[in-house]
Order: sequence, then structure tokens, then C-alpha cells
Amino acid sequence: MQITAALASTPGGDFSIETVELDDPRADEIRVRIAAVGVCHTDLVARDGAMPFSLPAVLGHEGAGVVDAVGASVTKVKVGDRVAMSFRSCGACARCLGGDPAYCFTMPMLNYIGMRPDGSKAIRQGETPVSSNFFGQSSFATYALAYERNVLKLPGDIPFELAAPLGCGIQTGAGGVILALACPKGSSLLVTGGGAVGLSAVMGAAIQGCGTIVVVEPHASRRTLALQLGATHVIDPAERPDLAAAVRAILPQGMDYAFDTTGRPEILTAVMAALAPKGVLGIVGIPPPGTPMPGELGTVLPFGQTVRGIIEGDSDPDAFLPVLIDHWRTGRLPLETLVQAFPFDQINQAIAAQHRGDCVKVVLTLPSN
Ligand code: CXF
Ligand code: ZN
Repeated sequence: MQITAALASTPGGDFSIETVELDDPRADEIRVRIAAVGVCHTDLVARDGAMPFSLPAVLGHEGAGVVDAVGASVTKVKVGDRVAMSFRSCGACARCLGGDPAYCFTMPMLNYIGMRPDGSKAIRQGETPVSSNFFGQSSFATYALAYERNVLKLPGDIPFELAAPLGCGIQTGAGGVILALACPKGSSLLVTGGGAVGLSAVMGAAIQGCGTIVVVEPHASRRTLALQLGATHVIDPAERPDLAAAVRAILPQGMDYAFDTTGRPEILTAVMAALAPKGVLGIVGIPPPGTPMPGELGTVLPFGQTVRGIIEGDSDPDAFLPVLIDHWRTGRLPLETLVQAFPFDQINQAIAAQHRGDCVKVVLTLPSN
């Protein structure tokens, strides 16, 4: 069918709103009419070539909407169901069966290669194949094809524009602290970067009952929001260039946990110097290619510290998204404070506003008819 999509054609270039052709759903595919889709930094990393992804492409991996058609073997959802989408996993490998689908052995093939595993692309523009299946969805479009493993039926009370970013950014931040780091009550947490993921980590830390929550963020409005969401201290890196010293001025023994959303090597180095004995650093920010592990074994070893990568907050979306929706319902996850909605065709303006720091989480909305 003909759909409208925000096409990425040039690294670093604007998205363009175009008409393209989407395959009908195969037996295992679910066609979703998109009502809202969040913009995640990874969409821009894929567009800009820092993550190899063949262009032209339809990106977008925080889609939510209404099931419009299902393939013959689909039983999890039916036409008319409200759904959110997340990353795709196989459901059959040891990681998936162990409750860790974010570390599915086929994660790259199912999420990042721009085509179905059989090599086909579900989207074309004229004769030109368009990379698709980004995170098993490619939802910067009026319609997307998803799978049982990456759709979740939504309760009726959560608006699409709040549900959409749960599928990546929010679960990455909140899950990073609640599930991956599992920060215990009273522990200390350093969050570097106060964007949507970092502020979701702050909300997660408040839910966990962390005693000290320090946020490093250059934008004043985001530091203010961090304090509203539960941060106990904020640091402006422009004012305190020696980050480790600024953190140790707050907590001389260092931080029990750190959560980095920046991927910036110099910040990661500083964070290592701010960790307490047995401190754990979880990294979700994408570093430049070739970045070595931060810190040095001469410190990590005697102090028993841990550095680990975290994908999607260690979340199993089927289990964790309902938990997050429950936290939203009871006011512990005030998604409204992060989300700013823009019409779908304003995607470039929305991304520019996010870069300027005018808003935290951009969610694009599409007409419901
Ligand atoms: C990203 C995390 C870093 C590796 C690529 C995928 N996930 C979500 O945006
Ligand atoms: Zn993402």
C-alpha cells in the first residue's frame, strides 16, 4: 500500500516527507497505523552514518498506533488494538528464553540491518528499495510492519504520544536504573546527560529510593527538570569542568552507581574517577567508533569496580512496559514532563528544537484518520 514516510536519504541531511510503497504484511507481520512516534538519538546516529545503515531509509523505532492488518499466523493482537512497539527479538535463543531479549543472539539482524533477515526490504520508492525493518518497525511513517515479539497491547488510558517513547528511550533510562543497575534504596547514582534517557534514569532512581542522585547536564531547563523529578544535586559542566572533583565535593567517597547517556570519552573517564569502591558504571550512550573502555585496570581491579553496557534498560518489553505504565498511572513516571508533541511533517523542526535544548523528548503525532 502507499504510505507517507519521513525518508532519510543523506547523512546529516534533513528528513523528507515522501510517498513510498509498503509491502502487505507477511504471515508473521502486523501492520500498525502509526499515531505517534518518538525520535531517539539512535535514529539520527543511523541517518548520519555513525551506525552503518544503508540509505535511503525509513527509521523510527518508538512507534505507537492501532493495528490495521495482521498476517495469518498472528494471534497476539487483532485489528483495532492499540499498541506500542519496541525492539525486536527472536524469542527462541538462550538470552530470550532467559528473560533477556535485549541481548538476543540475533539482535543486530532483527533490528539494525535495514531489511528482513531474508534480505528483502519491505519499503520501495518506485524501483528503489528503501531500508526498513529498523528495530522491527521503521515507524517514521503513517504505517509500519511489526512482529508479535515487538508489539505490546496498550491499556485504554495512556495516550499514544506518552506510550510511544516507552519502547526505547524511557525503558532504556528507567530500566537501566531499576533493572540493569538495580540500585538499592539509599544508594547513590550519578547520571551524565539530562536528556530523555538521563531524566528517565532519574525517575527510575526516585522509584528505587536512591539517596543521592546527581545529574550532570549543560542545559539549565533540564537541570531544573531533573531536580523536579528527584535529583538531589545538579552540576553544570560549564561551571565545573573537573567533573570528578565536582562529584566528590558532593559525596567524597564517590558514587555507588553511574549511568552514562553521553558516550563521550572524556566524560566516561571523569565518571570512572568519581566511582566509589565496588562502584558500577552502566553505559547507554553511543561512543565514537574505536573508543576504548574507560578507566584503568589499576583502579578497577583493587576497588572491585564494574563497567558494563546496557541495551534497552535490560528490559523485556512485554514484562516491563506494563510496569512503567503502572508507574505513570500512579504519578511516579510523569512522562508528560518530558514529552513535547510535534506534527509528523515538522520532524526536522522538532529535531532542531531538541538539539537547541528547547524540549527533552520529541514525539511526532499523526492524524488518527
Ligand atoms: C541503541 C543502543 C546502542 C546500540 C544501538 C541501539 N538502542 C536504542 O536506541
Ligand atoms: Zn532508541
